[in-house]
Amino acid sequence: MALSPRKIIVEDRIAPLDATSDQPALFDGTTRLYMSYTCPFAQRVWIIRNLKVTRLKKLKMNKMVAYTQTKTDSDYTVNYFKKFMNQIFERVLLLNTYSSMASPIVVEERPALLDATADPPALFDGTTRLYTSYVCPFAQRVWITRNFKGLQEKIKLVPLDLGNRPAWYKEKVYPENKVPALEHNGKIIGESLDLIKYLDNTFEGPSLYPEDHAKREFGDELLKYTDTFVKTMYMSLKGDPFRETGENIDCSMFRSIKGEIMEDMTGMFFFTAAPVLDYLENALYKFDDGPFFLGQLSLVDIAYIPFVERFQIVLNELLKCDITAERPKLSSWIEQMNKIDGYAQTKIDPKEIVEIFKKKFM
Ligand SMILES: N[C@@H](CCC(=O)N[C@@H](CS)C(=O)NCC(=O)O)C(=O)O
Repeated sequence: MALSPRKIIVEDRIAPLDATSDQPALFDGTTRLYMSYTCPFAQRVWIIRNLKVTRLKKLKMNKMVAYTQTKTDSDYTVNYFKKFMNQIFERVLLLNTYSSMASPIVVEERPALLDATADPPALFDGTTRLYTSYVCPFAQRVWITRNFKGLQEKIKLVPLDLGNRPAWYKEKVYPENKVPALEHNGKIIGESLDLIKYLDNTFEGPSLYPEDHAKREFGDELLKYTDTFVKTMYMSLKGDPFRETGENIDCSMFRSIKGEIMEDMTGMFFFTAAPVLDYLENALYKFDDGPFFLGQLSLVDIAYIPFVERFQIVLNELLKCDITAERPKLSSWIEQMNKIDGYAQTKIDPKEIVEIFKKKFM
């Protein structure tokens, strides 16, 4: 049925009130609908109001007109939904990374440290044990992997007091006398990088290494580079890059500028550490399906984070250097890592980290 324009109430829309607007004469007997022209919830009430108004005025208004008068510009609506959907997709991507991939959050009490006076556990009784130290970044790699895979029940933590280690550890458990070491199926396995791979391949839980060939290849390269990264960063703190050179480190760059920068510890740090930090920054551009080195969280992120965490804290505290300055990818990677529970639970007090470094390097 065609509508007669005379019978339709067409209201001028009142301009929306913003932070600069005066309030209406509140509670003066006027009935007011506080709403927004773009809010679908408010729109429901607005439509009903329009329908009621037409009834009160005894006008035969087409019901659809009561609705069409409330519609928002379609471009605005499309853009609004695009923005909204993008936000949802971003969240889904992050949820995929942190929730569906990670095992449910388990909050553990940290077992007490075993020192020289402590008895050994019932060795090789079938219990899987991770011999660890809460302050050791190598051991932290394995601890994060265990947590992320949801193996808290399967792998028992045995934390040692490294400064006052029990003699039985070297004699009966791990002759290398280092942490981490894993007791599993009657054998002891050491070396953090081997251990994180072992945990990932041997135990259940989400896989921490992608199937994709290009990602695996790049992952292998990055895992190999951890050694260079760690040695170079430690070296930069020792102040003299020639005292201890890692096998793979090209120091030629430092040699040419050595004269000008040797007195300046901060300059020394920058010249030594910048290339390896830039290596990480550039590596983070390689895959764009997530904020991590191989897109999604993997063993590569776990291998680097305990060290990056320490260097960030210590350099900030002692040299007032921000390792993430002008390294946006590194900055957002650290931010994303901090959101992962299995990692957050393994952190120690930053003050303790600074003290350890001071003792070692200052
Ligand atoms: N390459 C080993 C290094 C382990 C390591 O150096 N652990 C230190 C603690 S952070 C340790 O046990 N040090 C005791 C010592 O050297 O006596 C790994 O990746 O697991």
